[in-house]
Amino acid sequence: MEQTLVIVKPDAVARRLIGEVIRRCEAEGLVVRGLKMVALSQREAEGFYHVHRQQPFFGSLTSFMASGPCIAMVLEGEGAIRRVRDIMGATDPLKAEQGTLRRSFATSIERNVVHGSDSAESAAFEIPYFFSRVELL
Ligand code: IDP
Ligand code: MG
Repeated sequence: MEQTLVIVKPDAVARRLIGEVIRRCEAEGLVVRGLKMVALSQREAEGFYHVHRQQPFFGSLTSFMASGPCIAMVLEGEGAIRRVRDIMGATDPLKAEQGTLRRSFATSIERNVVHGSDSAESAAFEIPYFFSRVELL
């Protein structure tokens, strides 16, 4: 069974969309294996998004991610990584398909509600960034 790291970003937590994100993922058959609320420091946000450190939006993205609490979750299921990406929609909400979380709720390409691992390699870095073994049930 594949696992993926999902984050309900600070914009969505502030707008009381935690339940909506979890509901859509569970409705697609994904199972929650770990879940916590976290307040990332600027440094922790930078570490999580280190692959984007050369991008022009890195400073803005990481201060947004450190601006308020997030929900971090590990979801499991067959093809979980791809399936969560489909539920999320494209990074830019204007390009995201109808019915996706980002099309429905994102307010900009940066404030786009949700993160999901983009590959098995990313998931292998991102899951232990938030969860220890005993926190994954
Ligand atoms: P993803 O979240 O769909 O995988 P990535 O390209 O990995 O998209 O970018 C990580 C995050 O950085 C995005 O979810 C979004 O919050 C932010 N981001 C991506 N591209 C831009 C941009 O062009 N301007 C501002 N923020 C961006
Ligand atoms: Mg990404």
